Amino acid sequence: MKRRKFIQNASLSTLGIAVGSAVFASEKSFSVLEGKSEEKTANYPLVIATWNVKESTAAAWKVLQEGKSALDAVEQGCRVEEANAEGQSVGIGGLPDRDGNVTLDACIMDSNGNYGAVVYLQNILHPISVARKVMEDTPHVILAGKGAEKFAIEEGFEPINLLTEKSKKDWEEWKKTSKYKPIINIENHDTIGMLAIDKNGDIAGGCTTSGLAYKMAGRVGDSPIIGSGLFIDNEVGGATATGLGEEVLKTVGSFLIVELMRQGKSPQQACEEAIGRIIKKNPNYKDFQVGYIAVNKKGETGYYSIHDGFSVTKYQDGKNENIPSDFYDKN
Ligand code: SD4
Repeated sequence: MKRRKFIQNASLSTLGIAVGSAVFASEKSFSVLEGKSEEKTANYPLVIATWNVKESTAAAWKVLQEGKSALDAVEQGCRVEEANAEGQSVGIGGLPDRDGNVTLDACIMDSNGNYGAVVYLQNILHPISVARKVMEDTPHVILAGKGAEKFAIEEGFEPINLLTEKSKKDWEEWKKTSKYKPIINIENHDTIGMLAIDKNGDIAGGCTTSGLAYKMAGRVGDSPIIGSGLFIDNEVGGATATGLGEEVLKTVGSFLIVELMRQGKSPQQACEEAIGRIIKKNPNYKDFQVGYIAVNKKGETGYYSIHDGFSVTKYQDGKNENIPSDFYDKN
């Protein structure tokens, strides 16, 4: 979508603001364009996640079918990708930083606005579950590095080596030509951000990653940071991000999307505007990818990215589908 279209959408959304509170209060949705209102029924349970992660969404869906919470669903869904050694930007098998260390970031948020995160966690297979423990069993919201690892081990998580032979080889290859420069890669991502709505209509989300391949030691991205990599407001909806975390952090992308939905935008419009913010502020957008997904309280979803290649996996109405996302850069 070009800038002019963004501006058109922005003015439509101004109209949307006027009816936004009524949308959620009355469970009616108003078609701003046609000036009429129509009843829309909510459609959940549902699970939606970044990238092609059908096994993860299936695991989360199963939890929802057992009548459990959205929080349980996103935790179980994220764990599937964390344990998948083939995925090179999540959990075991994640590409290391430029010094060869695999460091993980994750966060989780429930429908009561509680949040827990771990950053720069090493040697632990399931950062999403450690993040949940931080949320539920400590007075804090973020634990980092050695402290996070110590906490995880105290909580019964077994320390393991997360650097697989394949990722080690790729890192050794990268070192030959790297000039020690982190890669800003458009295509190759599989960080999982997941949103779920349970049968009660309550929303939760999780996000877990090994971050940018060959990042500087100590670098933390958007994924574990509330409002950037993930945000849930159970009155409105939720959003999560993937791609170049620095750009998501600078625009507080997931919080922005939820607030735009609060003002009356659809999840799709909100994702498009959040990508629009990045493009407006950073003329180098051709060189990096960011993708967002969002849900609102009714179970409507949206997704949008800067470049082609982003996709989402959605489990809704009993159907588990990988769907390509629309994107901004059509040239
Ligand atoms: C980060 N957003 O650490 C993550 C990376 C990512 O797929 O999404 N990779 O910046």
